[in-house]
Amino acid sequence: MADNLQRSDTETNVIRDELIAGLTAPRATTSPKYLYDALGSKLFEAICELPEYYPTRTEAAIFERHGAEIASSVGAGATLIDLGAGNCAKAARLFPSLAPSQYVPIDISADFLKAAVAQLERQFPDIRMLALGMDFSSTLDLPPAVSDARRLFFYPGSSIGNFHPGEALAFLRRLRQADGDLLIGVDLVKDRAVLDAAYDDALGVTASFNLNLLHHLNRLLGADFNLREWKHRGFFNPELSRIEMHLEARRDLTVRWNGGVRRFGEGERIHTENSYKYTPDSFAGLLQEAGFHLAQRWTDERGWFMVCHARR
Ligand code: AVI
Repeated sequence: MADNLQRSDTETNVIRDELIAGLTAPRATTSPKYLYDALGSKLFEAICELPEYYPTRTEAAIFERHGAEIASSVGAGATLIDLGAGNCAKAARLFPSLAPSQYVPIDISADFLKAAVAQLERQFPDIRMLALGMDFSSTLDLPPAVSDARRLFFYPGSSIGNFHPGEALAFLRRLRQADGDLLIGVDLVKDRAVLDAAYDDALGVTASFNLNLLHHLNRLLGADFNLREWKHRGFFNPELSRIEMHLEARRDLTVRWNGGVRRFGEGERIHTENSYKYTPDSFAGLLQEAGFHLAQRWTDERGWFMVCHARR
């Protein structure tokens, strides 16, 4: 969703229609993908540095500590397909141990990937690299240039948690059908206070990340959201085993956009993101339902995060 993307008129209309349908629903909602404009992506990077946001550093510690076992479970020489690669840093750390024959980073903007890949090609001349710009959350059409020798999908960071469990299952099935094994990071259920703090940090970075969505909507829709009239809510919902992020109106207000209007009462919310938290068993069940066999899983000492290697 970076702002510099060139979009066709049809794409622009699809985005507009999707956003307006969500904003005018009785319980207003927007897809979490709209959190990631250029500033939103930078704010997410800042979130990963926060003391309260444990997932990034806990996952990195698992890869660090169990790197050799992970490499021997996965095996060398695979085609490593990095889903949501960003700056490719997480996968690049695994190159020395996994020794992939081909590296295929996929992200919504190929332009963003190109600089990172150019640098990596100089560092790892033996690995063939192919950067792909696509929204892999809905379809996964891999071009013939992606070797089908032995595919390993890499999906770290517990991004799987941002899918509704039904969508997560459909997504995992698509990976399975694309003939890939899977190395995936999953955030686990834990003490509620830890979860609440991770999504409502003292510095207010997650609040800024959430509120910045309104800037993005203003640009995409020509809307007049006033950020000062909204507050961030981020909390764990134990019944649904998920973090929910919302934006809550501070008073009765009206929002207008080109061709539309919506009134919000004080306290009314726009639901902006879910982040599902699994137990080791509930996630193993999801993998199994998608047709994968869990080969091995690794967690940190506190049992906060899990990395799974699953085979077709
Ligand atoms: C990208 N995703 C895994 C993050 C998460 O933890 O669900 C997004 C995020 N939202 C608020 N903080 C981080």
